Amino acid sequence: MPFTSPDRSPTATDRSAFLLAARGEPGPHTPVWFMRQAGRSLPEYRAIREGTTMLESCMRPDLVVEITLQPVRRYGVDAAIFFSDIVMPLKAVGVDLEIKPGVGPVVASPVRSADDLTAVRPVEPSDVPYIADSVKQLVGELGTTPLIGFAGAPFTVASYLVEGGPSKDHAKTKALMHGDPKLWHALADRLADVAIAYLAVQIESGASAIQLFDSWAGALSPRDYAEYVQPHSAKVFAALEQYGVPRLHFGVNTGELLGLMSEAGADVVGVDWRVPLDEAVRRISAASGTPKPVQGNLDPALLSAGWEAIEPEIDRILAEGQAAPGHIFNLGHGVPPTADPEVLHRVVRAVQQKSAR
Ligand code: 1CP
Repeated sequence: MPFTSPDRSPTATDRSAFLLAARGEPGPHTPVWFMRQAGRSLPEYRAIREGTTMLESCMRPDLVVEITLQPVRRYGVDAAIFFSDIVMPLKAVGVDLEIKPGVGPVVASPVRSADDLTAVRPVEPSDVPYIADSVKQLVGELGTTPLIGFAGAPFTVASYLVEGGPSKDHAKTKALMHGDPKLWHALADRLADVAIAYLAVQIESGASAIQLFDSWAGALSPRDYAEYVQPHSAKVFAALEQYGVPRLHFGVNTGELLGLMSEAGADVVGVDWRVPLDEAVRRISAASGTPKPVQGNLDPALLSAGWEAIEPEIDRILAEGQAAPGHIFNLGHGVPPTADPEVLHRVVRAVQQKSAR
Protein backbone atom coordinates (compact mmCIF):
# COMPACT_ATOMS: atom_id res chain seq x y z
CA MET A 1 0.00 0.00 0.00
CA PRO A 2 1.44 3.40 -0.92
CA PHE A 3 3.14 5.42 1.78
CA THR A 4 1.15 8.42 0.62
CA SER A 5 -2.18 6.58 0.77
CA PRO A 6 -4.68 8.67 2.74
CA ASP A 7 -6.09 5.60 4.48
CA ARG A 8 -2.83 4.60 6.11
CA SER A 9 -0.58 6.56 8.44
CA PRO A 10 3.19 6.06 8.24
CA THR A 11 4.50 3.11 10.25
CA ALA A 12 7.78 2.93 12.18
CA THR A 13 9.19 1.01 9.19
CA ASP A 14 8.23 3.93 6.92
CA ARG A 15 10.26 6.17 9.23
CA SER A 16 13.32 3.86 9.14
CA ALA A 17 16.61 5.36 7.97
CA PHE A 18 16.50 3.23 4.80
CA LEU A 19 13.03 4.23 3.62
CA LEU A 20 13.53 7.89 4.50
CA ALA A 21 16.75 8.03 2.45
CA ALA A 22 15.12 6.12 -0.41
CA ARG A 23 12.40 8.81 -0.50
CA GLY A 24 14.95 11.61 -0.32
CA GLU A 25 13.89 12.66 3.18
CA PRO A 26 16.24 13.39 6.09
CA GLY A 27 16.71 10.57 8.60
CA PRO A 28 18.66 9.66 11.74
CA HIS A 29 21.77 8.47 9.84
CA THR A 30 22.90 7.28 6.42
CA PRO A 31 21.42 3.79 6.10
CA VAL A 32 23.70 0.90 5.09
CA TRP A 33 23.17 -2.58 3.72
CA PHE A 34 25.24 -4.77 1.39
CA MET A 35 24.35 -6.47 -1.85
CA ARG A 36 24.90 -10.22 -1.24
CA GLN A 37 25.02 -9.58 2.51
CA ALA A 38 23.64 -13.11 2.93
CA GLY A 39 25.92 -15.74 1.48
CA ARG A 40 29.17 -17.55 1.58
CA SER A 41 31.10 -14.92 3.54
CA LEU A 42 29.01 -15.87 6.61
CA PRO A 43 29.95 -19.07 8.49
CA GLU A 44 26.33 -19.42 9.68
CA TYR A 45 25.23 -19.33 6.01
CA ARG A 46 27.69 -22.03 5.00
CA ALA A 47 26.52 -24.15 7.94
CA ILE A 48 22.81 -23.88 7.19
CA ARG A 49 23.29 -24.47 3.44
CA GLU A 50 25.26 -27.69 4.08
CA GLY A 51 23.62 -30.48 2.05
CA THR A 52 20.91 -28.31 0.45
CA THR A 53 21.11 -26.99 -3.11
CA MET A 54 20.74 -23.27 -3.80
CA LEU A 55 17.44 -23.84 -5.68
CA GLU A 56 15.98 -25.89 -2.85
CA SER A 57 17.14 -23.33 -0.26
CA CYS A 58 15.29 -20.58 -2.14
CA MET A 59 12.07 -22.62 -2.12
CA ARG A 60 12.06 -23.44 1.60
CA PRO A 61 10.58 -20.61 3.72
CA ASP A 62 12.39 -21.82 6.86
CA LEU A 63 15.75 -21.41 5.11
CA VAL A 64 14.83 -18.22 3.25
CA VAL A 65 13.73 -16.57 6.49
CA GLU A 66 16.78 -17.67 8.48
CA ILE A 67 19.32 -16.81 5.75
CA THR A 68 17.73 -13.37 5.15
CA LEU A 69 17.88 -12.61 8.88
CA GLN A 70 21.50 -13.77 9.42
CA PRO A 71 23.21 -10.57 8.21
CA VAL A 72 20.58 -8.37 9.89
CA ARG A 73 21.32 -9.97 13.25
CA ARG A 74 25.07 -10.02 12.81
CA TYR A 75 25.65 -6.58 11.31
CA GLY A 76 22.64 -4.47 12.31
CA VAL A 77 22.24 -3.36 8.69
CA ASP A 78 19.41 -0.92 7.94
CA ALA A 79 17.65 -3.21 5.46
CA ALA A 80 17.23 -6.90 4.73
CA ILE A 81 17.31 -8.26 1.19
CA PHE A 82 15.11 -11.23 0.40
CA PHE A 83 17.19 -14.38 -0.02
CA SER A 84 16.52 -15.73 -3.50
CA ASP A 85 18.10 -15.49 -6.95
CA ILE A 86 17.24 -13.65 -10.15
CA VAL A 87 16.54 -16.95 -11.96
CA MET A 88 13.99 -18.22 -9.39
CA PRO A 89 10.91 -16.90 -11.27
CA LEU A 90 12.11 -18.75 -14.39
CA LYS A 91 12.50 -21.91 -12.36
CA ALA A 92 8.98 -21.36 -10.98
CA VAL A 93 7.45 -21.35 -14.49
CA GLY A 94 9.30 -24.49 -15.48
CA VAL A 95 12.47 -23.32 -17.25
CA ASP A 96 15.00 -26.14 -16.88
CA LEU A 97 17.92 -24.60 -14.98
CA GLU A 98 20.35 -25.20 -12.15
CA ILE A 99 22.38 -22.90 -9.91
CA LYS A 100 25.81 -24.54 -9.95
CA PRO A 101 28.03 -23.98 -6.91
CA GLY A 102 30.90 -21.66 -7.74
CA VAL A 103 29.44 -20.95 -11.20
CA GLY A 104 25.92 -19.52 -11.05
CA PRO A 105 22.76 -20.11 -13.07
CA VAL A 106 23.03 -22.65 -15.92
CA VAL A 107 20.12 -23.06 -18.37
CA ALA A 108 19.63 -26.48 -20.02
CA SER A 109 18.14 -25.23 -23.33
CA PRO A 110 19.22 -21.67 -24.12
CA VAL A 111 16.77 -19.45 -26.04
CA ARG A 112 17.57 -19.48 -29.76
CA SER A 113 14.22 -19.09 -31.54
CA ALA A 114 10.67 -17.83 -31.07
CA ASP A 115 9.60 -21.39 -30.15
CA ASP A 116 11.86 -21.26 -27.09
CA LEU A 117 9.86 -18.31 -25.73
CA THR A 118 6.83 -20.39 -24.83
CA ALA A 119 8.67 -21.57 -21.71
CA VAL A 120 8.92 -17.98 -20.46
CA ARG A 121 5.57 -16.87 -19.01
CA PRO A 122 4.71 -14.60 -16.05
CA VAL A 123 4.63 -16.20 -12.63
CA GLU A 124 1.21 -16.66 -11.04
CA PRO A 125 1.05 -16.32 -7.25
CA SER A 126 0.12 -20.04 -7.20
CA ASP A 127 3.53 -20.87 -8.80
CA VAL A 128 5.38 -19.32 -5.87
CA PRO A 129 3.46 -19.88 -2.61
CA TYR A 130 6.85 -20.12 -0.84
CA ILE A 131 7.72 -16.54 -1.84
CA ALA A 132 4.58 -15.03 -0.29
CA ASP A 133 4.99 -17.26 2.81
CA SER A 134 8.66 -16.30 3.26
CA VAL A 135 8.06 -12.57 2.79
CA LYS A 136 5.14 -12.53 5.25
CA GLN A 137 7.13 -14.39 7.89
CA LEU A 138 10.11 -12.12 7.37
CA VAL A 139 8.13 -8.92 7.66
CA GLY A 140 6.82 -10.22 10.99
CA GLU A 141 10.30 -11.07 12.25
CA LEU A 142 12.05 -7.95 10.97
CA GLY A 143 10.07 -5.47 13.07
CA THR A 144 10.95 -1.99 11.83
CA THR A 145 13.79 -3.13 9.52
CA PRO A 146 12.55 -2.87 5.92
CA LEU A 147 12.67 -5.84 3.57
CA ILE A 148 13.89 -5.22 0.03
CA GLY A 149 12.31 -7.49 -2.57
CA PHE A 150 14.13 -7.96 -5.86
CA ALA A 151 14.09 -9.31 -9.38
CA GLY A 152 16.50 -9.45 -12.30
CA ALA A 153 15.95 -6.87 -15.02
CA PRO A 154 15.02 -8.14 -18.50
CA PHE A 155 18.52 -7.73 -19.99
CA THR A 156 20.43 -9.47 -17.20
CA VAL A 157 17.98 -12.38 -16.98
CA ALA A 158 17.90 -12.65 -20.80
CA SER A 159 21.67 -12.93 -20.76
CA TYR A 160 21.48 -16.17 -18.72
CA LEU A 161 18.70 -17.52 -20.95
CA VAL A 162 20.51 -16.73 -24.19
CA GLU A 163 24.08 -17.54 -23.17
CA GLY A 164 23.01 -20.62 -21.20
CA GLY A 165 25.05 -19.51 -18.18
CA PRO A 166 27.37 -16.81 -16.86
CA SER A 167 29.18 -14.84 -19.56
CA LYS A 168 31.88 -12.18 -19.61
CA ASP A 169 31.13 -10.55 -22.94
CA HIS A 170 27.41 -11.39 -23.42
CA ALA A 171 28.25 -11.97 -27.09
CA LYS A 172 25.34 -14.31 -27.91
CA THR A 173 22.89 -11.93 -26.23
CA LYS A 174 24.19 -8.98 -28.26
CA ALA A 175 24.12 -11.08 -31.43
CA LEU A 176 20.45 -11.93 -30.83
CA MET A 177 19.61 -8.30 -29.99
CA HIS A 178 21.10 -6.95 -33.22
CA GLY A 179 20.56 -9.99 -35.46
CA ASP A 180 16.91 -10.62 -34.59
CA PRO A 181 15.53 -7.52 -32.87
CA LYS A 182 11.97 -8.82 -33.10
CA LEU A 183 12.83 -11.95 -31.12
CA TRP A 184 14.94 -9.90 -28.69
CA HIS A 185 12.09 -7.49 -27.93
CA ALA A 186 9.62 -10.37 -27.57
CA LEU A 187 11.94 -12.08 -25.07
CA ALA A 188 12.68 -8.91 -23.11
CA ASP A 189 8.98 -8.02 -23.01
CA ARG A 190 8.15 -11.43 -21.55
CA LEU A 191 10.93 -11.04 -18.99
CA ALA A 192 9.54 -7.64 -18.02
CA ASP A 193 6.19 -9.35 -17.34
CA VAL A 194 7.99 -12.05 -15.32
CA ALA A 195 9.73 -9.41 -13.18
CA ILE A 196 6.50 -7.43 -12.68
CA ALA A 197 4.56 -10.46 -11.49
CA TYR A 198 7.38 -11.66 -9.24
CA LEU A 199 7.91 -8.23 -7.66
CA ALA A 200 4.17 -7.73 -7.21
CA VAL A 201 4.00 -10.94 -5.14
CA GLN A 202 6.81 -9.66 -2.92
CA ILE A 203 5.30 -6.18 -2.49
CA GLU A 204 1.80 -7.49 -1.86
CA SER A 205 3.23 -9.83 0.79
CA GLY A 206 4.88 -6.90 2.59
CA ALA A 207 8.24 -5.97 1.01
CA SER A 208 8.92 -2.26 1.70
CA ALA A 209 11.05 -1.54 -1.38
CA ILE A 210 12.25 -3.36 -4.47
CA GLN A 211 15.55 -3.49 -6.33
CA LEU A 212 15.70 -4.34 -10.02
CA PHE A 213 19.15 -5.82 -10.71
CA ASP A 214 20.48 -5.13 -14.19
CA SER A 215 23.92 -6.29 -13.15
CA TRP A 216 25.34 -6.79 -16.64
CA ALA A 217 23.75 -3.79 -18.45
CA GLY A 218 27.16 -2.08 -18.33
CA ALA A 219 28.23 -4.38 -21.18
CA LEU A 220 26.09 -2.25 -23.51
CA SER A 221 26.66 1.11 -25.20
CA PRO A 222 24.22 3.87 -24.20
CA ARG A 223 22.70 3.68 -27.69
CA ASP A 224 22.03 -0.07 -27.43
CA TYR A 225 20.81 0.28 -23.86
CA ALA A 226 18.34 3.01 -24.90
CA GLU A 227 17.01 1.01 -27.84
CA TYR A 228 17.00 -2.57 -26.60
CA VAL A 229 16.85 -2.47 -22.81
CA GLN A 230 15.49 0.75 -21.34
CA PRO A 231 11.90 0.34 -22.66
CA HIS A 232 11.62 -3.08 -21.02
CA SER A 233 13.01 -1.99 -17.65
CA ALA A 234 10.77 1.09 -17.88
CA LYS A 235 7.76 -1.20 -18.29
CA VAL A 236 8.68 -2.92 -15.01
CA PHE A 237 9.07 0.34 -13.08
CA ALA A 238 5.87 1.83 -14.53
CA ALA A 239 3.83 -1.23 -13.58
CA LEU A 240 5.04 -1.02 -9.98
CA GLU A 241 4.42 2.69 -9.52
CA GLN A 242 0.91 2.02 -8.18
CA TYR A 243 2.35 0.41 -5.05
CA GLY A 244 4.21 3.54 -3.93
CA VAL A 245 7.24 1.60 -2.63
CA PRO A 246 10.73 2.92 -3.52
CA ARG A 247 12.16 1.29 -6.64
CA LEU A 248 15.95 0.87 -6.70
CA HIS A 249 17.95 0.05 -9.84
CA PHE A 250 21.52 -1.21 -10.05
CA GLY A 251 24.08 -2.44 -12.52
CA VAL A 252 27.86 -2.87 -12.59
CA ASN A 253 30.00 -0.66 -14.83
CA THR A 254 27.03 1.54 -15.68
CA GLY A 255 28.75 4.94 -15.37
CA GLU A 256 27.75 5.81 -18.95
CA LEU A 257 24.19 4.57 -18.35
CA LEU A 258 23.30 6.24 -15.04
CA GLY A 259 21.10 8.87 -16.68
CA LEU A 260 19.31 6.31 -18.83
CA MET A 261 18.80 3.92 -15.91
CA SER A 262 17.37 6.77 -13.87
CA GLU A 263 15.08 7.67 -16.78
CA ALA A 264 13.83 4.07 -16.88
CA GLY A 265 11.90 4.99 -13.75
CA ALA A 266 14.12 4.26 -10.76
CA ASP A 267 13.54 6.22 -7.55
CA VAL A 268 17.05 5.34 -6.29
CA VAL A 269 20.00 4.76 -8.62
CA GLY A 270 22.70 2.28 -7.60
CA VAL A 271 26.27 3.27 -8.46
CA ASP A 272 29.35 1.03 -8.60
CA TRP A 273 32.76 2.19 -7.38
CA ARG A 274 33.91 3.60 -10.74
CA VAL A 275 31.93 6.87 -10.53
CA PRO A 276 32.02 9.12 -7.44
CA LEU A 277 28.54 9.64 -6.00
CA ASP A 278 28.55 13.43 -6.54
CA GLU A 279 29.39 12.90 -10.20
CA ALA A 280 26.67 10.21 -10.40
CA VAL A 281 24.16 12.73 -9.00
CA ARG A 282 25.19 15.23 -11.70
CA ARG A 283 24.67 12.64 -14.45
CA ILE A 284 21.26 11.64 -13.05
CA SER A 285 20.16 15.28 -12.68
CA ALA A 286 21.26 16.10 -16.20
CA ALA A 287 19.17 13.24 -17.59
CA SER A 288 16.12 13.42 -15.33
CA GLY A 289 16.05 17.16 -14.63
CA THR A 290 16.14 16.47 -10.91
CA PRO A 291 18.62 14.85 -8.54
CA LYS A 292 17.63 11.49 -7.04
CA PRO A 293 18.72 9.41 -4.06
CA VAL A 294 21.73 7.20 -4.82
CA GLN A 295 23.05 3.94 -3.42
CA GLY A 296 26.68 2.87 -3.17
CA ASN A 297 29.61 2.68 -3.63
CA LEU A 298 32.55 1.21 -1.69
CA ASP A 299 34.75 -0.99 -3.89
CA PRO A 300 34.23 -4.55 -2.53
CA ALA A 301 37.93 -5.27 -3.13
CA LEU A 302 38.82 -2.76 -0.41
CA LEU A 303 37.20 -4.97 2.23
CA SER A 304 40.51 -6.89 2.29
CA ALA A 305 42.75 -3.81 2.26
CA GLY A 306 42.84 -3.11 6.00
CA TRP A 307 40.92 -0.55 8.08
CA GLU A 308 43.44 2.23 7.40
CA ALA A 309 42.46 2.00 3.72
CA ILE A 310 38.74 1.49 4.30
CA GLU A 311 37.99 4.29 6.75
CA PRO A 312 39.01 7.23 4.52
CA GLU A 313 36.97 5.68 1.71
CA ILE A 314 33.91 5.60 3.98
CA ASP A 315 34.49 9.28 4.82
CA ARG A 316 34.87 10.20 1.16
CA ILE A 317 31.75 8.28 0.11
CA LEU A 318 29.65 9.79 2.91
CA ALA A 319 30.83 13.28 1.91
CA GLU A 320 30.14 12.71 -1.81
CA GLY A 321 26.74 11.19 -0.96
CA GLN A 322 25.72 14.58 0.49
CA ALA A 323 25.23 15.77 -3.09
CA ALA A 324 22.12 13.56 -3.34
CA PRO A 325 18.72 14.14 -1.72
CA GLY A 326 19.21 10.74 -0.07
CA HIS A 327 22.17 8.36 0.23
CA ILE A 328 22.04 4.64 1.00
CA PHE A 329 25.52 3.31 1.73
CA ASN A 330 26.37 0.02 0.03
CA LEU A 331 29.21 -1.67 -1.81
CA GLY A 332 29.71 -1.02 -5.51
CA HIS A 333 28.74 -4.69 -6.10
CA GLY A 334 28.18 -7.80 -3.98
CA VAL A 335 30.05 -8.95 -0.89
CA PRO A 336 32.88 -11.25 -2.05
CA PRO A 337 32.76 -14.77 -0.51
CA THR A 338 36.20 -14.10 1.01
CA ALA A 339 35.07 -10.96 2.90
CA ASP A 340 35.70 -10.96 6.66
CA PRO A 341 32.38 -10.53 8.53
CA GLU A 342 34.22 -8.53 11.23
CA VAL A 343 35.22 -5.94 8.64
CA LEU A 344 31.67 -5.69 7.29
CA HIS A 345 30.37 -5.20 10.82
CA ARG A 346 32.91 -2.43 11.38
CA VAL A 347 31.83 -0.73 8.14
CA VAL A 348 28.19 -0.77 9.29
CA ARG A 349 29.03 0.73 12.68
CA ALA A 350 31.30 3.36 11.15
CA VAL A 351 28.72 4.47 8.57
CA GLN A 352 25.93 4.68 11.13
CA GLN A 353 28.07 6.54 13.71
CA LYS A 354 29.87 8.93 11.38
CA SER A 355 26.61 9.97 9.68
CA ALA A 356 24.46 10.25 12.84
CA ARG A 357 22.46 13.50 12.78
O1 1CP B 1 25.55 -21.79 -3.32
C1 1CP B 1 25.59 -20.55 -3.24
O2 1CP B 1 25.78 -19.97 -2.13
C2 1CP B 1 25.41 -19.83 -4.52
C3 1CP B 1 25.82 -18.40 -4.52
C4 1CP B 1 24.60 -17.52 -4.74
C5 1CP B 1 23.92 -16.77 -3.78
C6 1CP B 1 24.22 -16.66 -2.31
C7 1CP B 1 23.93 -17.35 -5.97
C8 1CP B 1 24.25 -17.99 -7.25
N1 1CP B 1 22.85 -16.48 -5.76
C9 1CP B 1 22.81 -16.11 -4.44
C10 1CP B 1 21.79 -15.27 -3.78
C11 1CP B 1 21.41 -14.00 -4.41
N2 1CP B 1 21.47 -13.74 -5.74
C12 1CP B 1 20.86 -12.88 -3.75
C13 1CP B 1 20.41 -12.80 -2.30
C14 1CP B 1 21.52 -12.67 -1.31
C15 1CP B 1 21.86 -11.32 -0.82
O3 1CP B 1 21.99 -10.36 -1.62
O4 1CP B 1 22.09 -11.19 0.39
C16 1CP B 1 20.66 -11.88 -4.71
C17 1CP B 1 20.14 -10.48 -4.51
C18 1CP B 1 21.04 -12.46 -5.95
C19 1CP B 1 20.89 -11.77 -7.23
C20 1CP B 1 21.69 -12.22 -8.39
N3 1CP B 1 21.91 -13.48 -8.85
C21 1CP B 1 22.26 -11.31 -9.30
C22 1CP B 1 22.14 -9.82 -9.21
C23 1CP B 1 23.05 -9.29 -8.14
C24 1CP B 1 24.52 -9.30 -8.48
O5 1CP B 1 25.27 -9.89 -7.69
O6 1CP B 1 24.90 -8.69 -9.47
C25 1CP B 1 22.91 -12.06 -10.29
C26 1CP B 1 23.69 -11.54 -11.48
C27 1CP B 1 22.68 -13.43 -10.01
C28 1CP B 1 23.14 -14.60 -10.77
C29 1CP B 1 23.97 -15.51 -9.95
N4 1CP B 1 23.45 -16.37 -9.01
C30 1CP B 1 24.46 -17.02 -8.36
C31 1CP B 1 25.69 -16.52 -8.87
C32 1CP B 1 27.05 -16.95 -8.42
C33 1CP B 1 25.37 -15.56 -9.85
C34 1CP B 1 26.35 -14.75 -10.70
C35 1CP B 1 26.88 -15.59 -11.82
C36 1CP B 1 27.67 -14.76 -12.85
O7 1CP B 1 28.80 -14.34 -12.52
O8 1CP B 1 27.15 -14.53 -13.94
